[in-house]
Amino acid sequence: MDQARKLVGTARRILILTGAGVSAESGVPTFRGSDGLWRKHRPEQLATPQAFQSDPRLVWEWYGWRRELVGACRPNAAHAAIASLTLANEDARLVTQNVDGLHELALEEAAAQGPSPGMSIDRAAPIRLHGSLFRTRCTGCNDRTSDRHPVDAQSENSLPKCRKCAALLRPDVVWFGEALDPDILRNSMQAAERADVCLVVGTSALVHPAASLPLLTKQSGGVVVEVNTEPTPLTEIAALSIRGQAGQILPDLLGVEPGR
Ligand code: BJW
Ligand code: ZN
Repeated sequence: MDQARKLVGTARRILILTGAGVSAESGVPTFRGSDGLWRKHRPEQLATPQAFQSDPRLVWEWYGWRRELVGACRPNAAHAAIASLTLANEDARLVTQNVDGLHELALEEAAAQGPSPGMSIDRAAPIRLHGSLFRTRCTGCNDRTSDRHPVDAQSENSLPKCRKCAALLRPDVVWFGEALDPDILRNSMQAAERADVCLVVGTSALVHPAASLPLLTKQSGGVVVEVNTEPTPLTEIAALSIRGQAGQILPDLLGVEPGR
């Protein structure tokens, strides 16, 4: 831990890549853990464009349930520590695979807790690789909207429809087999290449291209530090891999007291 603190503390440019594990202590289920979402639902049934095409009601039912569950969750100490760091350090970047909005909430809370010099909530905002649970995209006109309404998934007729063109809306998330937004991917890859340290928190590192970002840091001469309760495919290439819960480790590792 001392070594990791030193690596992270002396990094000029740091990229933090997060996955579902960073939100586990907030009560958000992970995907692949023992209580993970994929244990009860097969991804090919729910997180693919084909699934949505063949049974939009089932897919919306699942997303409606997750929206409700996540909507009641609060950021934890790991989100707070990351928010403090990215607000205070203009060379820190956060890239998240998460669609739960908890990094954004933590950032708003940290920013509200006091003006600190050079604080910019926009610059510190996470780059979201896989979209958001609380946004919809129109399958007709592609219009994107923030949307926190409860979903009525009783029948296909009751599913959310576009206000502009009346076509079916879908969750604005990236499903398997879909391309990530090219600008978002390019920015993330640049941040990974420029980083001295890529701190990878709470991801199983199985889903690409997200899982390739730490490799870019390493190939460009930087180091990878991992925080996870379990080993992952990245453990082998990490300079340091810390076993434990993100909410316990990150405030200490990042040297930032949440709320300051
Ligand atoms: C804790 C903790 C605590 C728990 N503290 N830790 C290269 C190689 C092989 C395959 C591919 C490849 N490139 C592309 C692919 C195909 C595919 C893929 O990666 N498949 C693999 C599974 C084999 N990728 C894609 O399809 C992507 N698209 C793409 O590449 O398109 C190319 C293309 C180009 C041009 C045209 C068309 C296509 C898209 C991937 C989209 C992923 N979407 C999902 C769903 C999002 C919406 C939703 O939420 O419903 O994203 S899947 C799901 O997995 C979600 C997550 O963001 C993502 C990653 O999961 P994550 O975050 O790692 O969670 P877990 O549960 O897996 O892990 C949690 C970890 O936390 C565990 O390790 C725990 O131990 C740990 N932990 N408690 C610290 N307290
Ligand atoms: Zn529309």
